Amino acid sequence: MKRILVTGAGGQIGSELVPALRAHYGEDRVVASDVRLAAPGTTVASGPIEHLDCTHISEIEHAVRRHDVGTIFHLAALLSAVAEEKPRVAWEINMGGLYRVLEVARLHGCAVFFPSSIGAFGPSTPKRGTPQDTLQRPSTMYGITKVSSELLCNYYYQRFGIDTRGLRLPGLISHVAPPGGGTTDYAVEIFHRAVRDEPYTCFLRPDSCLDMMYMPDAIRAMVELMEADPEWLVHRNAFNITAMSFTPAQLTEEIRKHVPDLVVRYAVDPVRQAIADSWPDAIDDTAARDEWGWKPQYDLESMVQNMLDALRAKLTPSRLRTGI
Ligand code: AKB
Repeated sequence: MKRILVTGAGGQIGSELVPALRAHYGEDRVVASDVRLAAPGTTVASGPIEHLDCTHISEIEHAVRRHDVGTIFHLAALLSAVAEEKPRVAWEINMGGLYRVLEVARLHGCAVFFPSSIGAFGPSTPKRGTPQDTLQRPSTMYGITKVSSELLCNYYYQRFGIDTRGLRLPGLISHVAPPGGGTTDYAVEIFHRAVRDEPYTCFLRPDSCLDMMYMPDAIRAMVELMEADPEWLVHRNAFNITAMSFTPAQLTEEIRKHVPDLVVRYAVDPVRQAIADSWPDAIDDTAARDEWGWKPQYDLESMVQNMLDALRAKLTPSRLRTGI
């Protein structure tokens, strides 16, 4: 049976997608790849791994041939804040990487999953109930690469019949791996401070509303989309999906139900605030629900409870083992 290749496997999504795919399809069927090799002992390194720089087509092709790959989850990319710092590198990695992955997919008949983002929208997009099909004029390099990638994936499907599918992911919250340079990172950082009883300084304004999702829902969405009956898919690249939408003030209030003394201060970073202001407050994911049955399992309340439990368990493993 053909294998699955995950690029950017050492990142925030890959660190949880790889173990989930291995549990679902079998250890040997999932090849984890990254430009930085996974450290021995990490979950990603528990099965086949490849060193892979997505800006080199020969490296992608080598991995696809060597492991007889049938599906590529292409996660390697720069996030929004880093992309604003390094727009040229962001274009090369985000667009150059995807273009090469699609070319290899065309030559070897692979299906491709591509993670788009709420960053594919811009200031002129309707802010609330953002429709699946709407104005997409992003004002950031990250957003420009995401819209262009959605279009490129559609092109490879329409022109060459490559089975490309994608999701417009909101901010992802996880206790496993940290995000690397996104605008929604505050929603992860705050938990790490809360469980240590330390104050948190948030880089977004308290009223900045953005879509968010707990990682287990996002991982399930990726697998379900790739397994969905193609007959039902009208929108392939890419589906709006969301689970909750909140501001830093609302997240703080929810965490304070468990950590009443949590102190949150604000020191607004103008770059990340401008990015957040250009994104929707709450998107409409009806198309994903109708076309392939998308439904989140975690809301703000259950996500906060689960994050705090998981991070506290990591902080105090001996106390938990002895039940004290
Ligand atoms: C980011 O903040 O850059 C990402 C995203 C929403 O695409 N988390």
